[in-house]
Amino acid sequence: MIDLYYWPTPNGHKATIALEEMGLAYTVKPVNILGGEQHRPDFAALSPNTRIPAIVDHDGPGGPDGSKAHGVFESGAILMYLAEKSDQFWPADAAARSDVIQWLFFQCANVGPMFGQCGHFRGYAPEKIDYGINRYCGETVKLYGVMNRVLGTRAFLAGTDYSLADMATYPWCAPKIRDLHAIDIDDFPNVKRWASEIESRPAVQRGMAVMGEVMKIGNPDETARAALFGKP
Ligand SMILES: N[C@@H](CCC(=O)N[C@@H](CS)C(=O)NCC(=O)O)C(=O)O
Repeated sequence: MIDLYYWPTPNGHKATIALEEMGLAYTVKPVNILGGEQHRPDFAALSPNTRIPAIVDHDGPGGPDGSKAHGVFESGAILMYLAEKSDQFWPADAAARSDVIQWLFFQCANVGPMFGQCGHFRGYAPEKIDYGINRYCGETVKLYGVMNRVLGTRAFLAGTDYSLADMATYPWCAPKIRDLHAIDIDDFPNVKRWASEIESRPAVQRGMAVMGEVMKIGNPDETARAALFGKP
């Protein structure tokens, strides 16, 4: 059994989508990041950067202490771990596997951080700072352009097959998150086609629904602001 330390955010949804796609049994362990639970010492021991998602696989590869439990933090690493464990979405062909890893890293190193900061400066910053909005939301538009060009040449980000890269990227391009980022999806028709194909997948719908609408987008209260960003 896998314990998933989770809150319903785009990074959390990457893990629920992958677990659902792979048919792996998991127990959700909510970590209320708006209430500061990510800073609990027991969670920080598992996820040193105090961010969700993280997993503990109680049937893992084992360690020197003889325990089979294995913890993983960082969503991209979690997806790779689950793919290897389940032997799904982990191409045997080295070139195809490399393509998946490249686009998974593209998500983790670019889409997540830039979209995240765009959302922060547009929706969460206590004051509107044009420089931050222009910098990060400009990068967001640029990244949509990259994806739109690539998705004009193939069905999915890493090639002809749906992959970990799509599971990681879709939650960041889901409708409510697009609104937060002020993205008009009609400007990116190939991303629109790709996103609608992904959101029609039952496993994606199940993954996106875990804990439903607990996380409100924008306008955090004082407790949430202190938990997420420290005191302003
Ligand atoms: N690079 C990390 C980012 C994870 C991340 O930013 N998680 C957010 C939720 S989407 C979080 O836990 N925020 C809590 C905080 O910043 O205190 C990953 O991909 O797992």
